[in-house]
Amino acid sequence: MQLVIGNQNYSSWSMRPWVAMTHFGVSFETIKLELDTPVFAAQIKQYSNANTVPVLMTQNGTATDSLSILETLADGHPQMWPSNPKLKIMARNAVARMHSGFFALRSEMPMNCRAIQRRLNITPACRNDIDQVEALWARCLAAANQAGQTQGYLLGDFSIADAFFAPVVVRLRGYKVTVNATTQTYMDTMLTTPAVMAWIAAGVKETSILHQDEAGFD
Ligand SMILES: N[C@@H](CCC(=O)N[C@@H](CS)C(=O)NCC(=O)O)C(=O)O
Repeated sequence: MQLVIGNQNYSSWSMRPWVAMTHFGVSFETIKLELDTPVFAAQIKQYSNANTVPVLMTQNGTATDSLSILETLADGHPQMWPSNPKLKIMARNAVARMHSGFFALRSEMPMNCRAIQRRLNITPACRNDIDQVEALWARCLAAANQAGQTQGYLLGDFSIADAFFAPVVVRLRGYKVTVNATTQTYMDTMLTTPAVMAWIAAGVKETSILHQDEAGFD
C-alpha cells in the first residue's frame, strides 16, 4: 500500500493514518507531497479526486480521507479499534468528534511539530474546545480504567482514537496552554509512543515553513 501525506511538521490529517499504520505494523510506502506548492497542486490530482492528503492506495481502491483510510484498514486489522464493545463505541464517538469538530482549536493552534511551548493568545472559543477535549479524554480514560484497561491510552490499548488525537497532543505541547494532570499524563504517554515520536522527529527535520501554519512566539 502507498500512503500519500503532506509535510510531517504541519499535516495533522496525514499524521493520523501514518501513526496508526506505523504503530500497528501495517506495511506501507510513504509518498510525501509538500503542501502549498505547485508540485502539490499538480500531483495530488493523480492520487485523489478530493485533492487533499492523506490518501491511501490499496489493491481494492483509493481511500481519500483520514477516517475512510483508518476504517478501511480496520477491516483487516480489527485490533485498531478496542475489542470491548462499550469502549469501541466511545472510541468511535471520540474519532467522530475530532473529525467533524473542534474548529477553533484546529484553526488557532495549527499543528507544528517544531513549536515547543510557544506563547499564543487564544480565544474563549479555543479554550472551550480544549476544555471539551480534556473532558472527552477524561471520560474515555475513566471508562477504560473501569473496564480494567489501564494501558494509558484513551480506551485501553492504542487505537484509532489515539491516532486521531495525536495532532492535538502535538498542539497542546506546542503552545503554552494550561492542561489538567489527567491530560498531561495522557500526553506523556502519547509523546513517548514510538510511532508518535517517529512522526514528530521526521517533522522536526523538515525545513519548509508554511507561514499560515506558524502561530505564537517563543
Ligand atoms: N477530511 C480530510 C481533510 C484533509 C485535509 O484537509 N488535508 C490538508 C492537509 S492536513 C490538505 O490536503 N490541504 C491541501 C489543500 O487543501 O490544498 C481528511 O480527514 O483526510
